[in-house]
Amino acid sequence: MDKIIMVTGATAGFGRATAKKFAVNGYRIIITGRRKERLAELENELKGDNAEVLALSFDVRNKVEVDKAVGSLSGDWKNIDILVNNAGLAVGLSHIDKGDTDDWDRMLDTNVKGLLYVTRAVVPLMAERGSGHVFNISSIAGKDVYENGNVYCASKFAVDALSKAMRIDLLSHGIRVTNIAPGMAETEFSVVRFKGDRERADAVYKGVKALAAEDIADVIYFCAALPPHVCINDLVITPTQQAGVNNLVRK
Ligand code: NDP
Ligand code: 8X3
Repeated sequence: MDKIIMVTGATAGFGRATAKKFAVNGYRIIITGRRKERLAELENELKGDNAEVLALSFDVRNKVEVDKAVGSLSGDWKNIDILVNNAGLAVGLSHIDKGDTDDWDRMLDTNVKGLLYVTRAVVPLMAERGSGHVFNISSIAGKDVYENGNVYCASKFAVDALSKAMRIDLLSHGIRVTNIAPGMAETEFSVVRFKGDRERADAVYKGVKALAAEDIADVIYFCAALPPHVCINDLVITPTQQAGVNNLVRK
């Protein structure tokens, strides 16, 4: 296997599980994220699975850092087959009239502008080669809104729109674009949303068999492994106890 996947936000959650899934299936992996120690730890783990790994630490919000990191790729590391635009977060949960504008900036800068910067840096490399596959991690929050979700939902609606737009714009380059819209998944997501308040984060998943990061990694791998003429456009994946952002049964 000589295929290369680049995963943003590989230091935790979906990104980490996706890197692991593709590594054990023989892909060469470019792992990225801000936390260098976590990247080094994952690099060692993937190398233990006999994968070829390249770790790049950058903040997706920083256009200069993104361009520098992608520009540093040498030789055939530039031949990225799959890009997983996964880095993202929710910060805070409050009515629009009480929202913290710094939280809004973090979400829009990461989930929308960060995804765009990485895409703008990587996709021309795919276009040159006339093939590639971009996965954008949106959310069920990009399909429907919920009370207090306002800006996070808006950021994921933007990702949903960008997936559709990318699919059209990249059509002539033979690049597949798959939008992934997960529901409730137990990762570091809620700890980040509630700024380290683990008790509040744990309460989110009480009485629910939430999705695991590995479930989403499996779905991404399934889509990527389909023959090149097959493009899954959009997938909504929820726990069986959830039917959208406003319908959840706890047991
Ligand atoms: P985690 O918090 O577990 O992981 C988020 C990852 O994003 C981390 O690796 C983090 O790395 C990275 N990241 C965050 N901000 C930046 C940044 N500015 N620059 C670079 N990397 C960044 O969350 P999940 O795995 O759950 O989330 C992954 C994606 O899935 C997000 O886009 C999220 O919105 C989406 N999602 C999550 C759902 C859930 O219920 N968990 C459901 C639907 C969608 P580091 O901090 O090291 O930079
Ligand atoms: C994460 C899912 O419903 O918490 O994107 O917004 S939700």
